[in-house]
This record gives sequence, C-alpha cells and structure tokens, in this order.
Amino acid sequence: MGGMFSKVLGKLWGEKEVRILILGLDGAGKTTILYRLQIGEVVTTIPTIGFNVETVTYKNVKFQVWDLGVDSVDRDRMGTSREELHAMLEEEELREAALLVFANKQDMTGAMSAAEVSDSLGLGTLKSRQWSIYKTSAVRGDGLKEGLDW
Ligand code: G3D
Ligand code: MG
Repeated sequence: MGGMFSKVLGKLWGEKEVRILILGLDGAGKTTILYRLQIGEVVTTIPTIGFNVETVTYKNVKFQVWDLGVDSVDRDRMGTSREELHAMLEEEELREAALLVFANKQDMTGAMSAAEVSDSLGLGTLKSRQWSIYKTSAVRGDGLKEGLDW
C-alpha cells in the first residue's frame, strides 16, 4: 500500500513544496484516508484556530487535514458542505488549487453516488477550477490511488 502511494506521490515530487488540504465533515473519513496512505507519522496539533489539524509530510508533499465541525443533527450536512467548500475556494490562497472530491464510504449501502455528491456540492457551477470526483472507500482503500493519480 505504502509503495503504491509512493509511486503516485513520486510524480508530485520536485523542487516545489506541494500542499494538499483535506477538508471535510466530522466522521467523513479524513483521518482514515491519512492513515490509509501509509506515508508517515500523522501529527495532530491544535493551533489557535481552535480545531484539530493533522499533518503528514512526505518528501516535499504536505498533507493537512481540517475537520469541518458540524453538528451531527444538522439535517443539511451536504448544504453546509457546499457553502463551506465554495467559501473556501474564494480564498486567495486556494485560487490556483485543484479540487479533488472523494465521495467516501461507497462500501455502505445507500451511499450517495458520485453524481449526487457532485450535484449537492454544486461542483458544476465552479468556474475556472480544475476539479474531479472519485468514489472511495477509505476502509477498503478503494479509489484513493485513482484520485491521487488524477
Ligand atoms: P474524520 O477524520 O473525517 O472525522 P474518520 O473521520 O476517519 O475518523 O472516520 C469516521 C468513522 O468512519 C470511523 O469509524 C471510520 O472507520 C469510518 N470510515 C471512514 N471511511 C470509511 C469508509 O470508506 N467506509 C466505512 N464503512 N466507514 C468508513 P469509527 O467506527 O472508528 O468511528
Ligand atoms: Mg479525523
């Protein structure tokens, strides 16, 4: 597994530091994905912004995980995700960032399809943004490599 991702990540290595920000709701599977990549020690810190940030640095590639804290009784978690995602993408620092969406937990019955997730997140309305969506199962490791390859 580690070797497989090394090959994918190898393509990202170069002179330049590459940063990958993983953003998602509580319980979406971000920590599981980070461990599944098996690329090094996951370090958890609580910076002044007040929520957990997990990081793994692998060669010149830095993965950083942010939890989007949303009450689990929020009945419109996809709506909240859509708003937060579009607000984040307005940030100057993310102007040039490519967007990769993992529609995770595909091993569970009733999981939303990639098209449904894409619609709910309003990905079709994004202007001048490279984006893609992949169906994944972090527990099985399905789709992660394909997504990172993209
Ligand atoms: P987060 O870091 O985004 O908050 P976690 O989410 O990685 O902590 O995952 C939350 C729970 O979802 C974990 O279960 C984890 O095992 C599970 N999970 C993550 N990815 C998948 C997936 O692809 N399929 C399924 N079925 N479950 C997944 P626990 O029980 O440990 O809280
Ligand atoms: Mg987590």
